[in-house]
Amino acid sequence: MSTSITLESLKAQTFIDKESKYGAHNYHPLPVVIERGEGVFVWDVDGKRYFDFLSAYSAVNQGHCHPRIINALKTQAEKLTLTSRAFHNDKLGEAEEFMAKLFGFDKVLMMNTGVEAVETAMKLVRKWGYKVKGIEKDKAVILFAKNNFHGRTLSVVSASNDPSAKMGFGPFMPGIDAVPYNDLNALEKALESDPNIAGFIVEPIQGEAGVVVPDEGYLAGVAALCRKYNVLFVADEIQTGIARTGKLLASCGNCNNTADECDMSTELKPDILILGKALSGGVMPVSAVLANDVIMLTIQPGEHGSTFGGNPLACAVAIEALKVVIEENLAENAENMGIIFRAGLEEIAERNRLITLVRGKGLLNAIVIASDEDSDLAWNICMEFRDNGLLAKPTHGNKIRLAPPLVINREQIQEALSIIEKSLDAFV
Ligand code: IF1
Repeated sequence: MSTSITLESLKAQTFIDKESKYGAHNYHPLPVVIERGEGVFVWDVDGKRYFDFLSAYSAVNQGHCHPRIINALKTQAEKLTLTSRAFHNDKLGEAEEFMAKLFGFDKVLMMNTGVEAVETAMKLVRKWGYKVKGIEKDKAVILFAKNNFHGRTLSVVSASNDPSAKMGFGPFMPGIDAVPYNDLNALEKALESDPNIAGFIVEPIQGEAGVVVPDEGYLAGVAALCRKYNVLFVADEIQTGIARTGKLLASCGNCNNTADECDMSTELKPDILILGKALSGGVMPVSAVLANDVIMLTIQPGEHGSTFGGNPLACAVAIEALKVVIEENLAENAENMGIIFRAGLEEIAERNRLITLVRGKGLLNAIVIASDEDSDLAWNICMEFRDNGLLAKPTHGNKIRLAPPLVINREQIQEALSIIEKSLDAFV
């Protein structure tokens, strides 16, 4: 392993030290200081190039600094950036129409960060529960899956069962319950026993839990059960959406690139869809909640909003970011490259027993490392990846998420696989 201190790493260290001295200590980043990105690559402050296999947690699906998205940003930034929602702007309706038609919903509510969109969905679920389902005042329950990750606000961590997300932040928001993920029996039992459940919020693939892919048919089953018990099916596609898993949406049965090809009338379709991250190609925080009128119109003027939500800059960027995904066939590429990538990882796993499991869908993948969750082996492997020119981050101790931008090509996948194998070989 290369642990030698070089002049270059001393330069990086000054940036790291500054963050440590003046920044809150709410993260433990891999020690690498990035100053530039293009496509699937980033460069550190010493000019060393890396494959980005995190993609800012799937926010840069379109690749770093996609020229079309950056151009849309620049053009709009020179014209108008923010009006607040006190006035109309000439971009909001255009973005809403584009998203509503693309994803097949009546209406769109734009926010900024992912967690804000989750909060928005939670408010919609409650409002719908009272106004449409007829749940008694303040009795509504929102159901979640265990081991979820939906963000970090207080109401959202109220739904978490991760001690480090919750410890010391109580008291938590009431009206929340959870069932095991990928368990339709448990879901039905919960829905059957509590008529106050207004919605079930779930990730199509659990990202933070270590890329946990549910059984085939789980999401269809969720949709059917929610319909049966008059409960809203809410898909948090902040991480899985926008082509990451090889389809435009992971929660949609046949969906590939456009709403035309996608039978949005299927039982599979969620009642509320939450998008974020790659909605802007990682250029700025843009999130959105999509639903049909019967749900969306339960919220009236003055009941929800945000200064920046739906700002013209975000709208221009989101439209272009989605057009790039469609016109560059990124869903199809994610599907194809994902197959090659997982096959390559399986081959490595046969030669190197450090990998005990390969899992994922499209280009949202993870390897499970042969160690305890509290071992630092996965971290050390990521350090070796870094030294060999690839950036990835462990999750839940012994899993390493591998999720490159969706613009990656065949040769780049092969090159990344050889970096991964070479790095793992350093540990046996
Ligand atoms: C961090 C994880 C990924 C998300 C889903 C909502 C949000 C996220 C399904 C909130 C955010 C991020 C946030 C990031 C780490 C990261 C993450 F490891 F924590 F779980 F991607 F897998 N729903 N996920 O994945 O969106 O408010 O952050 O825009 O540093 O917390 P946000």
